[in-house]
Amino acid sequence: MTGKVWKYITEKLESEGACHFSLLDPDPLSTTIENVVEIATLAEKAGSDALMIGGSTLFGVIDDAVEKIGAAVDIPTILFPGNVSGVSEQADAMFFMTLLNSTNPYYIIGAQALAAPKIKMAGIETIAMAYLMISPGKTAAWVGDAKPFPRDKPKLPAMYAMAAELFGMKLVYLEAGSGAEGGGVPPTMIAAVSKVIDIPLITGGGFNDAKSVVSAVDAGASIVVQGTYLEKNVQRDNGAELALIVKALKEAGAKRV
Ligand code: 1GP
Repeated sequence: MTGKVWKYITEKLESEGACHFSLLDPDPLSTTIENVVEIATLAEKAGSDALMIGGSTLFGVIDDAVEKIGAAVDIPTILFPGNVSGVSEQADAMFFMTLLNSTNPYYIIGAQALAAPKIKMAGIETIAMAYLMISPGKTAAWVGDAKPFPRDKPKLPAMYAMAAELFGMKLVYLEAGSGAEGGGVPPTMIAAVSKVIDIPLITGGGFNDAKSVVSAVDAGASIVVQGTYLEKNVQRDNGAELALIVKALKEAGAKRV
C-alpha cells in the first residue's frame, strides 16, 4: 500500500523535478533537542521538503526528539535509522534501509529483521531504500562494515542500484558519509547510476553549497540531503542562505519536469 509520505515525495518529484531533504541527528552528546527543533523549523522555513532523523552513532532514545520535531513542523519527518535503536513510532515514515555494500549481513538484513515486528505492529509507513556507501563513507561506513565504492568506479554502484530496483526498492541512496570532503558524491557517478534506474536517486554526504547541490540534480539526483551544512550554518543567518540553496535546487529540478 502506498503511504502518505511516499505519495508526498512522488508528487513533489513529479511537479518540481527535485527535492531537498534536511538531515537531523538528535545526538545528546553534541546537541540539544531545542537546538535540533530550531534547525528543523529554519529548514522548513527555507523550503526544505522533508526532515530525515537519525545517525550512525545515536546516543539515547530518539522518541522525544522525533515527537518535538514533528510538533514544530508541517513537512514530513522520516526516520533514517543506523540501527534498531533508530526506530520511533513518532515519525511520519521511515526509510527501511539495507546497506547493500556492507560486508556484514547484520546491516543488510539482520537489523531489519530484528526491527520488523515493532515496525509492522506500530504501523509505521516504510519506504524501502537501498543504501550504497561511496568513499570516504565516514562514520556510517565504519559502523556499517561497508566496503565503500571507490569514487572513480561508477559502474559498481550502478550494478547494485539496478539490483535494488529489481528487488522492488523505491529509492537508491548514494551516501558519501556525513561530513565527507570533496563536495558530495561525484556528479559522474550520480549520472552513471541514475541513467540505469527508473526509481529516484537520493544522495548525501558533503553537499555543503548550492553549486554541489545543483551539480547533483543536473547529474540526475532526485533528492539531495544536507545535514552538516545545516548544523553549521542555518542558525547563523536564519536560513537565508539555505533558502537560496533550495531555490537553486528547485530551478535545476524544474528543467526536468
Ligand atoms: C549523511 O548524507 C547525509 O547521512 C548528510 O551528509 O552531513 O555531509 O550533509 P552531510
